[in-house]
Amino acid sequence: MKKPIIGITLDSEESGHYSKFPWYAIRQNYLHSIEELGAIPFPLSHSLNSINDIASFIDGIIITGGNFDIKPSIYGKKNINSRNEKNIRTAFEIQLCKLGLEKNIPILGICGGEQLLNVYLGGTLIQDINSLNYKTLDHEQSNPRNETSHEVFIVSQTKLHSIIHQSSIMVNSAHHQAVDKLGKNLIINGKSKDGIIESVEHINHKWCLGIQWHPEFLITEADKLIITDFIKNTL
Ligand SMILES: [Mn+2]
Repeated sequence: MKKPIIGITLDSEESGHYSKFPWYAIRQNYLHSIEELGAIPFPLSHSLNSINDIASFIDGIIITGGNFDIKPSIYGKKNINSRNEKNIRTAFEIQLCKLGLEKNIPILGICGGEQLLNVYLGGTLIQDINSLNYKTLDHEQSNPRNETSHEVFIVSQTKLHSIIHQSSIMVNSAHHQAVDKLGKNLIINGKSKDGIIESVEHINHKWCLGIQWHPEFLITEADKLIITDFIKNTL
């Protein structure tokens, strides 16, 4: 049986460490988790030249996170403690998200990818959870990210609930931003106890979930179920 091909977005750096010239990067477990659960990862450069051709043959899309924030003006806000931007990457991911939604290609947005999905659909972001005027959980956990750090309550009668069949799960947490106002046709399917939105899903699209934590670490059964269901729905 043909294995599905999952287009997966890369991070980018201008120079330093690996090369003095601009380079792409991705944490290995983004690719290994997909392979382990039965699909073929296909890393995507940030070029718009071939994006239409790529969207015609990939079976699923994973929009990943990275050490950057979406430029706040894209969602109509002034910068308040938003951090560094990667605008070429963001432009590419917006176009990829648009094509995925138009062509009904399954989409999994992880961390910054969830935020991108929300912004593309007209939503906004909390620019810095630590700047909120109430005490929140530590969403940039200090323990290793292959361990969980906080609980997420799953909303019943959502797609996410139908995938994992649990009303609360433990997740890792490596974000300082989060979904604020929801994008069009998105609903909340998971929240932490401090009220931070931890996951969203599209109400019309075939399979489109945004997850604020990192299921690619495959720490819990729920992480495995999410990626497995995503891959299953790309066939
Ligand atoms: Mn969190």
